[in-house]
Amino acid sequence: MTIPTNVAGLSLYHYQSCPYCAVTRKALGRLDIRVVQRDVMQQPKYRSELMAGGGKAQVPCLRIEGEGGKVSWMYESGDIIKYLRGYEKVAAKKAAKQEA
Ligand SMILES: N[C@@H](CCC(=O)N[C@@H](CS)C(=O)NCC(=O)O)C(=O)O
Repeated sequence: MTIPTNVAGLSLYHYQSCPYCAVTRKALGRLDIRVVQRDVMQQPKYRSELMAGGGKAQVPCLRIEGEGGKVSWMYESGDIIKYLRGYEKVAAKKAAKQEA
């Protein structure tokens, strides 16, 4: 069994009963990576953050904080999953190291 790789700087704004969020969370599991998850239904402050930063309340939304603190907000589950696939190699490398 591998331990999911934490990816710093990424936060997923979502809520439990949203089907697009479920697909995105499933992809995270499949890719074996972990990001901070912010449930906008459970915590109204996360919804406010999403509105203020991303500009709309739609979920899922991935907050991406790059080097130097530059923040961008990515909507659309398909785009988010595509973006997260970029971290798959990092997780796979880590898993190979653990098995060695
Ligand atoms: N095409 C979007 C659809 C996302 C979507 O419709 N999310 C719903 C929740 S399931 C939502 O946030 N609706 C409220 C809104 O758009 O403000 C995706 O694939 O992420």
